Amino acid sequence: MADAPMTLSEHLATQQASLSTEHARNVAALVGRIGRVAGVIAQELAHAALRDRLGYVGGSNASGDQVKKLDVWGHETLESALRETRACAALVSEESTEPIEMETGGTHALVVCADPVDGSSNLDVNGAVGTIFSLRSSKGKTPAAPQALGPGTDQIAAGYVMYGPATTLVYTVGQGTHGFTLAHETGEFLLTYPDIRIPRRGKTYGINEGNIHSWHPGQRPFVAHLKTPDKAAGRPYSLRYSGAMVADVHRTLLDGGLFMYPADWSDPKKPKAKLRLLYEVAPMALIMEQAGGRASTGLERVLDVVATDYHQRAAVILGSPEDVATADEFYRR
Ligand code: FBP
Repeated sequence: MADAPMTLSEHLATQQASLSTEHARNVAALVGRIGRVAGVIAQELAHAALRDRLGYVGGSNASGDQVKKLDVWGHETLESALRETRACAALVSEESTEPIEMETGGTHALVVCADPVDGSSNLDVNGAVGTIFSLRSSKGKTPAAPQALGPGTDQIAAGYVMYGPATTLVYTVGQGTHGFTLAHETGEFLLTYPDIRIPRRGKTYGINEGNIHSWHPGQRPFVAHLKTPDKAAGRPYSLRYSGAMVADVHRTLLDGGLFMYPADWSDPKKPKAKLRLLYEVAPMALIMEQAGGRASTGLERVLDVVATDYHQRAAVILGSPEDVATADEFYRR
């Protein structure tokens, strides 16, 4: 009889070697707790229409986006769960303009940067959504949140949860990228995608083509290149875009190809990106690189971008290493 798949907490115990003892304990406590919150969020999403949880609350968040009821509920649910662990020194969340400092149980508590409910435009149409998280050291400092500002290479761990037909959790602590599936009957995440390796080249690309007129001069010819038939090179690629970063990145991670959200270059002196660096772009870049992929802004490696603001935005082109390298070539032309 085949061995029972490893649980998330068992797997976290195997990932400790690259972490200091105290960090290891706090990473395990936080990723484990985020896993349990994900089970609660999955339940709530499944019943949202029955519990009057769809629609807007009114008002906007730190990034000026209209806020959905589930965005706020997801944020509050995550915040209280993280606080209970006493392993979280501060929470930087898409749904809170200012970081939230927390009481901790020691000097090695971590700063959590999170997008509690990613893909909000899919919520009211029963589309796939997700949760994205990144853990950074508080360096024992108070306030702790400013310690989260810095390059993406400072991340100690990163992950996401995808709420689709199945609920999937993917994470890395710098020892490869691993995926788990929620067993709803036990509430446990079980290892179903050990050590994910992204294909070197893909067959699909994801981008909002509605923004084509504001793209960087290298982006448009690159997408035209992907659409140009070339049997030997496996082109044309097919367009796959769900409107939720987590769902588009998850497909790209397993099947290869690209997910792209380039900046708006209408004013080349001030390119404007959409996705947020600390709790969307940088965590996905770490997950991608740990699976053998790449993540670029078109101009530089995402993990080298230094965050100087909690809700800073960044362009992203991530996925199969050879496809991202080709995109960078088009940006350099
Ligand atoms: P939030 O929903 O958390 O604000 O995330 C932003 C996001 O929804 C991403 O998940 C997605 O990739 C992108 O925006 C979609 O943007 P657009 O509607 O402009 O294509």
